[in-house]
Amino acid sequence: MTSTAPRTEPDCLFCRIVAGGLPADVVATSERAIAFRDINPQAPVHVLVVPRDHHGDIAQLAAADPALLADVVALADEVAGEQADGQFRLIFNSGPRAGQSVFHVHGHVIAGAELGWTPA
Ligand code: IU
Repeated sequence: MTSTAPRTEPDCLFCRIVAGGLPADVVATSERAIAFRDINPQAPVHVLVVPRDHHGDIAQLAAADPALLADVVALADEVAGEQADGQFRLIFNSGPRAGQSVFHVHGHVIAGAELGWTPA
């Protein structure tokens, strides 16, 4: 568990998942991040890695708390090792035109298959 309460935003769905107020299929946790299965999986392994603190997107997170971004990446690596063969793609959609629909930063861990390129 976190030693201090996470920074939260009212009406943020992922803040509610972090707080346990909304159900999610949690597959891994660390002190400052959690990982849960995407409800609409696009690959055999499709897990979201989410910092417990609220930040809007990856650039905001990197600027405000780069160590926390490193924690999120480390949790993604752990998930890929546990759920697949350790190889993974990590996608951060940033902004609506890039496909971001939830404005609490999250990385999509995509793994468990031979991945084609490119997504666009
Ligand atoms: P995006 O990069 O912001 O588009 O990703 C949001 C993802 O969150 C998307 O893949 C949804 O399927 C997923 N998701 C979820 O797993 N659980 C939820 O309660 C909600 C969205 I809302």
